[in-house]
Amino acid sequence: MPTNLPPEARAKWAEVVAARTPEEKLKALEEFLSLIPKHKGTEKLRVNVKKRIVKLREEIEKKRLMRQRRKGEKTLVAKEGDVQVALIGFPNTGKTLLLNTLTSIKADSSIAPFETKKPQPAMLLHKGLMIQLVDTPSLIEGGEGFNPTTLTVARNADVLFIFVSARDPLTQYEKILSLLDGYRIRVGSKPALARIKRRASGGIKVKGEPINISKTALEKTLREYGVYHAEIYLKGDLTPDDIEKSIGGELVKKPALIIFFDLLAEDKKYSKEELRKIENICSRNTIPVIEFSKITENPEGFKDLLADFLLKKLNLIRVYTRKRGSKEIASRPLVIERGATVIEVAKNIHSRLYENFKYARVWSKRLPHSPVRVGKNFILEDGDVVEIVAD
Ligand SMILES: Nc1nc2c(ncn2[C@@H]2O[C@H](COP(=O)(O)OP(=O)(O)OP(=O)(O)O)[C@@H](O)[C@H]2O)c(=O)[nH]1
Ligand SMILES: [Mg+2]
Repeated sequence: MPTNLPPEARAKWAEVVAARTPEEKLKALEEFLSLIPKHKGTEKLRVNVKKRIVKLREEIEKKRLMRQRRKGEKTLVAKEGDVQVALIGFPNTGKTLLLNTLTSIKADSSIAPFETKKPQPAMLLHKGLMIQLVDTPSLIEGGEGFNPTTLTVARNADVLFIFVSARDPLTQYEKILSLLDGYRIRVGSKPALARIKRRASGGIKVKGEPINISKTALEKTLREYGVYHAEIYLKGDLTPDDIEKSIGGELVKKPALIIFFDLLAEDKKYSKEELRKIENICSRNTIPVIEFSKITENPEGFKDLLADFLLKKLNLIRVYTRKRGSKEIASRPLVIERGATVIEVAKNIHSRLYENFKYARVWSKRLPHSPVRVGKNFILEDGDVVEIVAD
């Protein structure tokens, strides 16, 4: 350890040395890095720390993938339906209660903490969307507990519900974000993914969607971490910090919604002021905060809000199909990504419709008259009804 570091950095270094697990060490090292003043004299130290960070991340990522590959643990809860939502939070914050309120599941929910022992999926069908809610064992601070299981569920899900108690919502929120961050899961306005795998040769290869970071800037960042050859996959909105965090592993970003648990009698006197504080923090990142009491008062209203939220955040639309010659419209829509064309829908329904496609008829409120006859590349919108005509 070099001299001339500020006292906070020295204190953090003591934590790095004392850390027992690779996860703890990584967290302390990342914090240590942020405390080193940036000047010529500390350059060598920063490079060394960054290299150690990458090594640790690779080690942890390897362990994580091995655990996931173990039989039965590949995805923990197989995705079913259109969207999977993970319910996460500390004990007694209403996760199981919400599952019981919104679905036909009747799982144990009581004053006892850590009541939920394993992930529990339940289906919610609303406005044509099949939403798979996954209740999880509560997170715990410090120790390991169920955390790896719950964080794996969170990593796999499309969207997160973050539960916080009305008593100390901000502290809980920040602790949860930090636990997620340790698993390289972040909350974002839209889904995103960054994966940077070090390779022995071949230079820097970037795949995926174009991003607002130049390749030169990216290569410079990677060099600072001692990475000269890597396979990179980027998708969605990513900040330079997200990308830095994914060096040596994989970072995912998920849209989230905060559930503010205000049902317990002893919480009542704190709630309003605390609610305003967390709303302020979350509104900056367009994360809605929902009071649990409002959900119990009007569950249908919450389901409406949820369906709209999911469609918007995940960029999905519902397309209703109609069989040729029949006036009947399918009761369940096809849920697909916004921007999908008629031919993509045909492919989704049946290969015959795709291969022998002639034209399609579309009914829609947005059109001056319905139906209209359209070709392969017609772009569908939410709520459209489509009939595919094939030979
Ligand atoms: N007001 C009210 N409170 C309830 C009701 N049912 C359960 N609770 C309380 O709500 C709290 C939340 O319980 P859970 O939803 O089981 O908590 P959890 O987030 O799943 O946490 P774990 O126990 O760790 O699984 C507990 O303190 C329950 O006693 C209810 O119908 N009304
Ligand atoms: Mg529970």
